[in-house]
Amino acid sequence: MTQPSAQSIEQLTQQATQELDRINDLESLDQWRISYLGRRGSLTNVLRGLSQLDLEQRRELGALGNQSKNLLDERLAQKTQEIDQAQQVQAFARDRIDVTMLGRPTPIGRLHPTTQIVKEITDAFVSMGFSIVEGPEVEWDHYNFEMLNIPEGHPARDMWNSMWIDYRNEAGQQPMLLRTHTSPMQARVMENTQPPIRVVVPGKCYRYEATDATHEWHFYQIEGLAVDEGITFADLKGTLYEFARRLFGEERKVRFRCDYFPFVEPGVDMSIDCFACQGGDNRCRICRGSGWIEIMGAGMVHPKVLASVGYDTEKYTGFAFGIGPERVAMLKYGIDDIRHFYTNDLRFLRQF
Ligand code: FA5
Repeated sequence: MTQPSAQSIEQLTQQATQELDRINDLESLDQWRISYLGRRGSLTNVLRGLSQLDLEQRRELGALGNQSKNLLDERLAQKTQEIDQAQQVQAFARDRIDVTMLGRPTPIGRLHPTTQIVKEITDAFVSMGFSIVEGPEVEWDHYNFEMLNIPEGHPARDMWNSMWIDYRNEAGQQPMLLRTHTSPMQARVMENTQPPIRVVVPGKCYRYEATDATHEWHFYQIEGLAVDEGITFADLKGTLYEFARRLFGEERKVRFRCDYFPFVEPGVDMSIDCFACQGGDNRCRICRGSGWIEIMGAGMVHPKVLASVGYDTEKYTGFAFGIGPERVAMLKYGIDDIRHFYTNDLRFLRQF
């Protein structure tokens, strides 16, 4: 153990503070602490050596040694704080949040074009006093055909190529199918309601048929039904003209032609002039040169249908219609193929 002296204490203190000034990290700082202030550190050794001195020297050098130890302790605490702060600043700079940076855009979905057109069409009828109701897509043969004056074996069944469900009720009767049109809801609504009735029924239909530019195997229809005392064919035409005017504007041409549906008498179909060729092009994929695109079937509710739900056919008359909303959207937006609606191509869907 070296004999302590005032000079050696001062030299040691100076050396320690100079070394400390050069230290920038906590690991080196700890080593510094161990080498000067640790159990076997240089200053600790010096202080321990004081015990060998006589009283006078011990008092003098003891005060100096303590002064030196206090100074180094103080500088150690100060340096520790400095390094801590510097490290925090560095960490903050590394993980810094740039509050001026633009956020990531959140993709916002939109309504499918069919949903949009169904809403537009039903809105037009709601504003004319109709209510909206919905019904099952899997339907009994009874409602899809029987109640609509299409008994088993009737040739009109061939107009609707059907997808049958392998299910019969407990009595082994009543085959089910994916509804081929929304007309079964005519019977369901009338069964549960007394006139006056004014309803529109949007919903999906299914047919077992080959697809082309104007035919899908699944598509929407919007059924309409009005039953009351004194309803005439003029009410039907007036209502549908008003619908066409609201959807397509004044300039679009509308055509009614006789058509056959077993549940109406007389029956019509309603067409709109072809937006693609205006009837001039025999190769037109949309109208095949006829100049017209059929968008709905309609007519006066057949007395047999009214009677089958127990209505007094002397008192009540009514009209019904079934609109194809995809065909309406095709006309309105100039879409040349109905199959675009359900192929989920975002380039198509994003246009609406
Ligand atoms: C019917 O389905 C009748 N239920 C409509 C009706 C209701 C008549 C009430 C009288 C009274 P139709 O099969 O013609 O009729 O279809 C009606 C409309 O649905 C068509 O004008 C057309 O716009 C649309 N539609 C029919 N089949 C398809 C199909 N495969 N793909 C897309 N739309 C279709």
